[in-house]
Amino acid sequence: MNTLPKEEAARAILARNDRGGYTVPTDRLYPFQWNWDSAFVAMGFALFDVDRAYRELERLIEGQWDDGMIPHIVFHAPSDTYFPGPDVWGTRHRIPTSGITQPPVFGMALRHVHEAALATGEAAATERTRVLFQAALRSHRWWLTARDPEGLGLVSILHPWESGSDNSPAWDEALARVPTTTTTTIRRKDTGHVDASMRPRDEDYQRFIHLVDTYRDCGWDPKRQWAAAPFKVADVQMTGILARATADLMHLAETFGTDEEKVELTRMHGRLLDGLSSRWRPELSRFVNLDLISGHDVETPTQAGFIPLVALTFDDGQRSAIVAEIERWLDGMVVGVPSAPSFSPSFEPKRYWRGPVWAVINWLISDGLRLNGSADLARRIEQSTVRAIETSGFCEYFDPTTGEGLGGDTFSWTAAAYMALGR
Ligand code: 9YW
Repeated sequence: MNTLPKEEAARAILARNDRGGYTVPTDRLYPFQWNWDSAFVAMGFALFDVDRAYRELERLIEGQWDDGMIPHIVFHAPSDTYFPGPDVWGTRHRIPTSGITQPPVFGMALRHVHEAALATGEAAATERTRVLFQAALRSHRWWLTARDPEGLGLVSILHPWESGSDNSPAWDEALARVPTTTTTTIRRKDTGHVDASMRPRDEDYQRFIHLVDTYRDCGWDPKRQWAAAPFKVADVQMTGILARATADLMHLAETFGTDEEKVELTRMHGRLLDGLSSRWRPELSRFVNLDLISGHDVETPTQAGFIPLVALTFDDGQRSAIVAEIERWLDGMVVGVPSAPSFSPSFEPKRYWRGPVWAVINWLISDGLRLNGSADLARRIEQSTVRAIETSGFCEYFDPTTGEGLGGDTFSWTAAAYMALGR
């Protein structure tokens, strides 16, 4: 295995962001454990420390709710450098957590860590995987009951933060219907850590907090939230990741599942693949979200339209169409894949999820391209990500037009992605 020029630095970031078996995304800006960050970080740890990789997932599961939801933030220890903290969420788990979730990369990470454990002969692997497999299965059941009660084969987000792509232009229309009034006083901390012009706007935060107030008033009950939600979007990025994680759980179920669980997972998988396939738009060469409040497709181009690659097997026509579309988005960029393409009116190359490149998104897209037989493009995306990190540092995200590193620095998932994509 090659050693990368910045391998030591990447490991040092993970060590520095370790708070005792879990990793914060970066110091100060994000001082708690975030759900999908930790799943990617666990896959990074699996490359050199399998025990620590399991710990990351185990600590995340300490925050899992009785109904199966894995929250987007677990507040293991207090910090006053982030808003909104536990008092705003007002949830009732024994460890304070947020009340919403994030993309379920967990199941993908679990398979990954388990396979690394088998390869290195980690003694306790079987028992640790068995426990985490059950946690993952419970969370997938939560997804399908709480977030697809109508049986569309697509899971919905009730808050942009759940998507992991907070201020994506994909939410503009749906979010504009959410009032800016809040009962919680907004005290942003993020703009004290990084440049406000690169962050979501104040108005976005008002709507984000309006949603938190609404769901807290529902007592965080999934049925009441579903009924009250002023924002409800069936998300192809979320559904793609869930479908892929379900396939990974099916694989683990061969060893860890009962016959009933195998059947259950196979049904879930089939339902998600059907739902996802229905969102392909040949005229756009990508997948599109469905706004459940308006009933309309969300055609705004964002990276999410390519994420179903991780779950679906494309025919030749679809594959060459999606590859050509990704190439078009890369055209003229120093580093891709941008979270919104430069030809889109919403493109802002430095503002968070409205154009910048995220290493973990490239991780998913290149993984999906490889699964679909497009290894050349996958390799190019991986190499340009690794180059951007080597040139600009382990930043939160990158300006696609210049390669400049932006947002928080010494970022955990960027360090994990560097190690994974560089190999
Ligand atoms: C927030 C931690 C998180 C990521 C999200 C990203 C951002 C901000 O940071 O969220 O306040 O939750 O959008 O994907 O998990 O890195």
